[in-house]
Amino acid sequence: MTLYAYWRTSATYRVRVALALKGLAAEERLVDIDGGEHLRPEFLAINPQGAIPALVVEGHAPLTQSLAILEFLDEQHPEPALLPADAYGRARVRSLAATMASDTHPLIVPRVRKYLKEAAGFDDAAWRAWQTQWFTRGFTDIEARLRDDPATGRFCHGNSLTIADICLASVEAVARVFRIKVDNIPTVDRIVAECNRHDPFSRADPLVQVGAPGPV
Ligand SMILES: N[C@@H](CCC(=O)N[C@@H](CS)C(=O)NCC(=O)O)C(=O)O
Repeated sequence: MTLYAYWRTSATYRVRVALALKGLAAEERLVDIDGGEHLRPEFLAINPQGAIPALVVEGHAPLTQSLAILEFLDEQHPEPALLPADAYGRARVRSLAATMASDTHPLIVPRVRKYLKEAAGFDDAAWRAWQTQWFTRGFTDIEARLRDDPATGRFCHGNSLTIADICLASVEAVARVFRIKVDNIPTVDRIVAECNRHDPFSRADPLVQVGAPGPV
């Protein structure tokens, strides 16, 4: 398998963690999104959306969208399961995952930064305020859902890792890269710390990837 990846990205992190949890290996091919490589024809042939990650399983068309890739890996390699056995549990986990991967992460990706800077007159300070606003909103939203819900356990859903934890930790990892710390989210902090005690998470950390320059 080949994973088209970049050190910093939240969506790539999610796939890295899932592969490691399943005991799978993929060769990483770096796509420098800061240098615009994701918009070159060679990568657009892999993902016409111009976004990473993309996972290529030999003999098959590239898989894109991290959540789709996570579910694909879970279906193909059921152990350890990344979704609960019951339909209500699966719906809750997918909903928590979407709070991070669909409602939070997309607001801070490079194409949004590019638009805000080029078309909406954002300077660095305005961009930082934007990032802070949407990381804070995302983490505060998920904290409110997790804090008093009896379905929350050691992890987002009970005591087993699920795609909700992967998505939560993925957004926290990138917030850390940007040195954005959100206060008053004790449940989020506790669960992320628990995740990071596991090798698949610590080894996926953006700051230990090839190409990482350290916090920016
Ligand atoms: N919803 C997609 C998001 C993919 C995405 O936006 N990836 C970012 C890196 S985290 C990217 O490639 N951005 C390029 C850009 O915004 O121009 C997923 O979860 O895979």
